[in-house]
Amino acid sequence: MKYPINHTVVTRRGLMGATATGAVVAATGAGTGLGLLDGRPAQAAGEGAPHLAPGDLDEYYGFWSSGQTGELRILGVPSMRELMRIPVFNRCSATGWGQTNESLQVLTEGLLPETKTYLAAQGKVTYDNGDLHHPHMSFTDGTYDGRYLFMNDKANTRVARVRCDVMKCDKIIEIPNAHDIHGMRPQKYPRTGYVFANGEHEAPLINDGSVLDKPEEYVNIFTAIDGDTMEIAWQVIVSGNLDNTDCDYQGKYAFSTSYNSEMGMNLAEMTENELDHVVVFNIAEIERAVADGDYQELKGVKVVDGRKGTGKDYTRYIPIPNSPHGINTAPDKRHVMINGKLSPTVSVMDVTKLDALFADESLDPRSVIVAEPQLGLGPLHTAFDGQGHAFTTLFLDSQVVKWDIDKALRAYAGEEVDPILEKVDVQYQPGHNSTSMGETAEADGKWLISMNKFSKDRFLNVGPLKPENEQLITITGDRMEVVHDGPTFAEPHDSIIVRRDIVNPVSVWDRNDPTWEAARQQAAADGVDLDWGHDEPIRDGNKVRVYMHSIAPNFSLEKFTVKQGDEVTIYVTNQDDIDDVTHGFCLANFGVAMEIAPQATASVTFVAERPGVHWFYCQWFCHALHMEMRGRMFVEPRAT
Ligand code: RUQ
Ligand code: CUA
Repeated sequence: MKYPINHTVVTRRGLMGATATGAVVAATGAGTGLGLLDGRPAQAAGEGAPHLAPGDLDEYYGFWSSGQTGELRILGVPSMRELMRIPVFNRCSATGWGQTNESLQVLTEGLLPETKTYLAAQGKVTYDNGDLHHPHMSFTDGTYDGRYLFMNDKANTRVARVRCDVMKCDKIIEIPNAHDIHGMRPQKYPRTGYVFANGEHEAPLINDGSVLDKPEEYVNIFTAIDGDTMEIAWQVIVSGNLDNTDCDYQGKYAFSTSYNSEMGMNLAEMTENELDHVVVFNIAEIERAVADGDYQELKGVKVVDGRKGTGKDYTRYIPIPNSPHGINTAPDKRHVMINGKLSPTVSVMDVTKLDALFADESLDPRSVIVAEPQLGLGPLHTAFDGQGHAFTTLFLDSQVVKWDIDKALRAYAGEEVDPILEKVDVQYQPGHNSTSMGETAEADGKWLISMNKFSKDRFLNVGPLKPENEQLITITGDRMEVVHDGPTFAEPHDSIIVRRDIVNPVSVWDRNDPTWEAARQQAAADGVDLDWGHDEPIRDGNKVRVYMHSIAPNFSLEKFTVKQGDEVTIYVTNQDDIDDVTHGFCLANFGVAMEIAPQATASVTFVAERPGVHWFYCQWFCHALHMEMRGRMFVEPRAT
């Protein structure tokens, strides 16, 4: 089959004109007030974020992944001020994430049985690291609904959920049968619904050691998770590996890029073909297969075979040049941009043509491709302004290219028209980009973030390990302009920019919150009021439970006594109920610390294997007498 693809690689020289124009724009932009916010002048290019006066609030919440750091971050856009860090796949010294009983429940309950066995052999109960790539909010009817944020862990094959009311992670599940979850997106319509997750790395379907170096027997797995219950709905076996994923605005299809259709095991093999593919998943057909029993059950999951050549209508494979990476559905609800990575092209798929492709398997799968503009070197991800424009990162060119979707369609149809509108230099090597509300039907075309993998010379030298750099770009006018450099610790991998009216967190916890349900039940069993605590530790063999409350600047217990070797659990309920009075509980030289926000309960368990007098103190500055907020734990030595 012949495909209308031009494989000539765009030369750097050929792009110099556009690059130079971008540089001139950036230069002339310097020093001109942008006047973007309430008539206040914005700062000049490269000098910092558009000016927000102290105390002014941002227009948008930015939700940022942190790559190999494993946490979620909240930034204000456009100020680019970091507002909060939400520990997810990592450990956190400040909040006790990974140490409190409440966080350990989230971190352990969704692990696979074989993982628990493996970890136990390491003396651990959960993974210590994570690689959080893709944060996305739940949708209702094509736009963000402010309920949840979902995110993947490429390192340990997990998907997590953060509650937007309290901005804490409440669920983490490890995905069976798949390996190294990479691309992940929530269903846009009618609602989330499903969370789609790509297994990136190929492995034997039954990976128990019976098949090792036989790549011809490896498969890859696409997973649909129920976003409400965080249980696996179904999985699909696919040909080739899986990279990024997105879905349509009709609730009919999801799609994933594959950069290794060859199923190669090394670089030469993986990049052999000129064409890889996008897999299109037919959600209704897959649901029908599950209902009709056309699946195998593996590790408790219904797994449907969607490989090439099965003769079923669960999937279609659309050839795309060459090792496609990012995949992004436009707010026009029709066009899907498939970023070529090793090809200078972005392939544009028309979702209205997919029904026909599923109705007639003999149809050329490339018939759904309606444009394939050459944009520059290393196109990775595309974002949108909702006005017919697309913004694609060019990793190798260190640029963002703005292009006109309609012109790209017309050029593909044969018209002499150049879809490229403008290129702007970014510093350096951009991966993802995101626009304000850009992955929803409400894309508003105000801001673009370019998340760059290298900062090189942009900041003071801090040693061999440099920060990454995320840049804020205005896209309201005819010209893109970089208006802010933001150094970031590993790694500003991806982000979404959400209108602030959609996100409405509480300031004080509800005492009925399910987070501390286990503590509630234990207190009830002990006949203790969890809200106010108890004067004496509750002893149960060598298990000792200490219940206390905090009201600034006091813990309700100034001292308590346990015995050496006791397994001690400390429950602290923060009875302060005004904004921002968070307390902490830190037990010195026991490696114990946790955060307790207003009206929350938190608990931590340790073995009191150190006789003597030990101070505990509040480690979140809470009051003028914060230093005085302390108490003693007496540990009676073991009788010898
Ligand atoms: S995808 S390499 Cu976000 Cu560009 Cu993970
Ligand atoms: Cu309570 Cu510091």
